[in-house]
Parts: sequence; structure tokens; C-alpha cells
Amino acid sequence: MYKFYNNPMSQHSRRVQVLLEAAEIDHEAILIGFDDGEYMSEAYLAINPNHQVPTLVDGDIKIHESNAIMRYLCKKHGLEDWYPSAPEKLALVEQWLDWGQCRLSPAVVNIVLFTVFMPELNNQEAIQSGHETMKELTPILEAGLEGKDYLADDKPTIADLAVASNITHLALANAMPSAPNISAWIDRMCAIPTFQALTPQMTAAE
Ligand SMILES: N[C@@H](CCC(=O)N[C@@H](CS)C(=O)NCC(=O)O)C(=O)O
Repeated sequence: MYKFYNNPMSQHSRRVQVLLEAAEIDHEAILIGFDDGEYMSEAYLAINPNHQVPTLVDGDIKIHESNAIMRYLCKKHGLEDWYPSAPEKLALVEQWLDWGQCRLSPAVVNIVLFTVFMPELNNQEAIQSGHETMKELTPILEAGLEGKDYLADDKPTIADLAVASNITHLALANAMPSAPNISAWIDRMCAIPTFQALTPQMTAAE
């Protein structure tokens, strides 16, 4: 059985957990603590030297990087709906997965980490930079959803799980983007069993 190392406060963990639950994949969920320093322990570093969650262990295979884990699970379990193989759909899935990791996630981390989890560092520069970047990225995501229910297909894919978990993480800092296509999409994502249950309570930014 898979061992899934995670923490509920981690949006990268949440996206994988939603996929595991939605696809009814048997797994053992193992909580890795932040507050108690477990994520930096020798035992966990042997599993993931990046001291990050999530990690999936499948026998001898240890996989870090949330999107790589989702791709692996989709391939292994033939989850064609979640990770379509048709080139046009696949290209969009990969585009939004990469966009989420390379462009969106750093901005979300700057806002949420320094506003919510490490306010004592008073890193206003990072928070400001995150908000500035979100001003640029919100219209890009909004346009990507124009006339569409989901990012890459007429059904949710792992790209939606990845990008929506990033966007809803902003709720912790009361910084959810306020844009009609994004809001309607998040509502649709909340219809996925466990997505809403695992997602922080959402309030749009002022
Ligand atoms: N690129 C990684 C990011 C994972 C990540 O940033 N995890 C955070 C929690 S959301 C973490 O474990 N942070 C602890 C650390 O970086 O030391 C992924 O997609 O899995």
C-alpha cells in the first residue's frame, strides 16, 4: 500500500490527497509535523531530502513533488479523465501544472507564508511582491477559464487540482482573487468530494 506523507496545512499535500480520495486509491496517510520539527528529522529527510511534504512511497520508489506524484498515480491507475493523453488536452494540463509551480506558487507562498505562518519575520517586501504578482496572474487565469468549466478539459484534471489548491490556499491570508470565472471554477471544484472538506474556508480579498 502507498505511504502518503503529508500535512493538512500544505496545499501541495491537499491536491494529492483529493486525487487519492477521488480515485479511491488505497493508501496509508502519515502526518509529518511542522511545529514539532518532524519535517526536518533524520528519518523524514531519508524519505524526502527536500524536507517538504508531500512524499509518496510505493515500495522502493520514493516520489517527491506533488505534481509528479499525481502524474505517477494517474499513469499507474489509468486515470485518463484526471490526466488525459490526447495531445491537445495533455498540453493544456502540462501548461497549467508548470504555470502553477513556476509562476503562481511562488507568489502564493510569499503571501501566505509571511502573512499567516511566519508573521514574526515581518517580510513586507515578500508579501508585497506576492500581491503584485497576483495582480498580473489573476487576469491570466481568469482568461484561461473564459468559456470553460475547467482548465484543460470539460472535466477536472490534475491541473485543476494543482492550480485550485494554490488559489484556495490564499484564503488563509484573506487574499483570494475576486474574479467571476475563477470564483465559478472554484465553486465547481468544491463539488469534488474532499476538495471542499480539505480546503481552507474561503473569503474573497477586499
Ligand atoms: N514543489 C513542491 C513544494 C512542496 C512544499 O513547498 N511543501 C511545503 C508545504 S506546502 C513544505 O513542506 N515546506 C517545508 C519546507 O520547505 O521546509 C511540491 O509541489 O510538492
